[in-house]
Amino acid sequence: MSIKRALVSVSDKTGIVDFCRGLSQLGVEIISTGGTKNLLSKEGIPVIGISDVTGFPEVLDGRVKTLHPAVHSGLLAIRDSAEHQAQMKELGLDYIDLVVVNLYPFQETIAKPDVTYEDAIENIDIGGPTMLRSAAKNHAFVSVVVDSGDYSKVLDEIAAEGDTTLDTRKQLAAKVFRHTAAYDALISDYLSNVNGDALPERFTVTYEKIQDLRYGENPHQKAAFYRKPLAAADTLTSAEQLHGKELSYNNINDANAALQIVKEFEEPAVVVVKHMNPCGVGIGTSISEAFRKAHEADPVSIFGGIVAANRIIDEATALQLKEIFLEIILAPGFTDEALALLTQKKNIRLLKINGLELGANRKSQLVVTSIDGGMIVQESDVHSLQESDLKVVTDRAPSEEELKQLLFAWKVVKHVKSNAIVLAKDNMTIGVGAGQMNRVGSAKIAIEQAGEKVEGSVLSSDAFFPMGDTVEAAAKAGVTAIIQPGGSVKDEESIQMANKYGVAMVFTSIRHFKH
Ligand code: 93A
Repeated sequence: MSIKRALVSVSDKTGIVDFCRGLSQLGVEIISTGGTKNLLSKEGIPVIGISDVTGFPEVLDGRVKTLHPAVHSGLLAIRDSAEHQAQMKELGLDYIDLVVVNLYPFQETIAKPDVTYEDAIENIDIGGPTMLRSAAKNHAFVSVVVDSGDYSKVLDEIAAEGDTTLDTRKQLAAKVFRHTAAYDALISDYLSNVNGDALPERFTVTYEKIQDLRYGENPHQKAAFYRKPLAAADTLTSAEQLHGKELSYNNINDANAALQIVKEFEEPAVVVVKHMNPCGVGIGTSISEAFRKAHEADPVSIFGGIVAANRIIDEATALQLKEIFLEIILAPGFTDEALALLTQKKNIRLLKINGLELGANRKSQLVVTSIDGGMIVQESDVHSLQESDLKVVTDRAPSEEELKQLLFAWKVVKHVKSNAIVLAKDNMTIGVGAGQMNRVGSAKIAIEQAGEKVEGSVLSSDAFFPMGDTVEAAAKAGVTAIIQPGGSVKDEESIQMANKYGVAMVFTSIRHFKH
């Protein structure tokens, strides 16, 4: 077989002129729709209008252009079937051997902040996917190109053999069905959200590969990194890597965790993450002060850590960062001076996050956790506590300074693996207890890590105390104020314990489990 006729109908016209010129030079006849035809004609490429094939005008504002039996018979006919051949002949129809189509830009349209519903609907392509699917089904005979990245390969094969290979056609068809599936998934997702239906009956979102990763959590595990359509700009999926080695699976996971924490703070903040938990968080009046605190918080664990900052890294901060072995520094930017200093370190990965959205206004997203055989889905925990939500439950109310530290510690504890206890003082964490199977265990780890600094510190707990033991251990160590959700049947025991030691305690009525 050889390719004699092509139907070309593209919204994204990248590379189409050169491709069609090449096809035309190889003797391929080109049929095309309105806009594509105009462009090709203007470039001097011979092209037949779709209406000449269908005998029907392009109507209804282009909603019906190629949806016609002449097109779909030409695509779907089984070339080596005597019956199909006879029918085609009888109807006076010709085969179409190659389809080059890309679709109305639905994703780009709904990404526009001022998109109207009508505009979105108008950008749902019907004729395009129909042609793509017809051609892809009949890939035994028909070549179908949806990705301009495949133009040169297809042209080369036609130039060499007059046709593409069956293997290529199969790959192209597979790509088409992936593409149309993703396209439809996005439409369904968009319509679900428009109706306020956040958790659909069926999940259809498809993800696009950003890159293969060298390996997963461990070297014997295969891994890759994917992006969701319309992912927000201030996510790792859009981060710009300015320097350093390729990101690893664990890097991405940790950097994502660090980013989520640093977004909590409107004031300059720095977060250091190790194995998905913050080991040091600091805030200050400048980013270099915030880093100094985050470092001082735990000068041991920071080694090999992931650092996220919510302000541009300046020279003063870079000078401090340079002295420490770090895997990644993640920030909304780096000054030239900072970049010059940090890029002296060959291996450190520098990531720029664009359009960082800080503080309380963050929108909830759906978070997916895989389980064997399925997944569970929930909204992300973007709850933001207000001072007015707090209820003082002890004889003593926290002082202004204690309150400030409590609210700081509360923002951090939300991001620590449960059972989570965070100790804070002077705008920094001084002890983090994560992932223990009992709460007092996490408290003991945090207290031990804080060492002498624990005196005069405050404590946050991601969930209520089932008994008075954690309050007692904390009070004895020198903690002066506690923030926790409350809600245990034994709240009274914890309150009495706090009163006994003169500790101020507030309830948030909000829990921040993170497993
Ligand atoms: O409106 S449609 O759903 N109806 C059709 O019959 C049809 N045929 C092709 N959209 C249709 N197309 C799409 O038009 C193609 O998928 C392509 O994206 C676009 C190209 O239009 P033009 O050549 O006029 O720029």
